[in-house]
Amino acid sequence: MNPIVNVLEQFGIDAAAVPHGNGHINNTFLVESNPRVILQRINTSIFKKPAEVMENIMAVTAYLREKIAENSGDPARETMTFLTTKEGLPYYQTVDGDFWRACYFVEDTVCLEVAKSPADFAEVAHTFGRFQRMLSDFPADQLHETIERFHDTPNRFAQLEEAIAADRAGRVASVETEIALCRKFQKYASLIVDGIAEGTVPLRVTHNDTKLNNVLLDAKTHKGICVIDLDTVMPGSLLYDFGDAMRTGASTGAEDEIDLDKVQFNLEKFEAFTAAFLEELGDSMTDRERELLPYSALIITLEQATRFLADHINGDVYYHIHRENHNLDRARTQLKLVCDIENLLPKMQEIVSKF
Ligand code: GN1
Ligand code: MG
Repeated sequence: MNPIVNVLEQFGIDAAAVPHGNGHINNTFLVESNPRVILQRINTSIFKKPAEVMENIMAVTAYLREKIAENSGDPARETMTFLTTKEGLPYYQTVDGDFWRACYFVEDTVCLEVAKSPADFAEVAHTFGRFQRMLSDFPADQLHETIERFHDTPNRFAQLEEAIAADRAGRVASVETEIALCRKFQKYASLIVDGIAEGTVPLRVTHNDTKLNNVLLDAKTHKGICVIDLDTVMPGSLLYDFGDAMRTGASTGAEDEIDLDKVQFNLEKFEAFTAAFLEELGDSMTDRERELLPYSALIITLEQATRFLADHINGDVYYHIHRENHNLDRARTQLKLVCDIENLLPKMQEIVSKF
């Protein structure tokens, strides 16, 4: 039997599935059932304990459903709803050890690869901001750390240096420029983790993967509806979510754009996101968090550059790629943005001080 047919049967579904979306980690399918369903194979070489990932997600979505209902929202549209198998589990493990999960597809929504307008990006900010606000009382000690040291930027630099030293794919000599650029900006890498260690940057329940395409917008009104991709919801810093959103949402180009002239950090989009995010969370923020907002855009974009570059050097073992040098192209867009952001830091600080 086709493995997907067997998996769907476990969730009580008999319908065709087609590949869906642009995720770099899991394998995603849209199932033409009624109602439609998203089926995913969890990447277990990255998420080593998929049952724990699903435990987090079930706890967080149950909590969100209550909060959304309290606010007279529509839980079926505003958070993800996972299906359970005949055994009552939110995942199915095949005999080969693959882990699959299924959730309802939220109809009449879109997700963006590039923000067309500052207004769209502001909606994304409201949606991630509300998400974090609704989870502000969630018992964080109940969450498993699904990937260790996920946004520990200095550790990401250490991993890049390890990759360079090992040079497994023989690519180091061809990426000296990109390596040098990463190292040039390394001085910024520890600002957020230092804040956490000092206690000036509090730990909160954060999403940790706030790229633009992890928010669903209403297809007609472009109002922000639902946060998706909850695999990395864990204790973290608000600055991770702010900074990570910037590298996709405030860029004028796609994450893998080859023509770097098309990739710029856009201040208007930065301002729109900042205004909306602070509207949701500003009251709860510390002075240091506020101060580090512009830096977080640089740090998380830089962190992503080191991750893409390390994966290119390692021979493309982490992110899905769709062409030769795909991870290198991605690293280059991130580095272009980091250069832009460094120059724009004073202007970004001025913008933050307005709100
Ligand atoms: C991955 O799963 P996806 O494509 O939303 C990655 C993020 C990166 C992102 C880069 C678990 O996210 O951390 O920022 O690619 N997720 C994981 O586009 O590593
Ligand atoms: Mg993800």
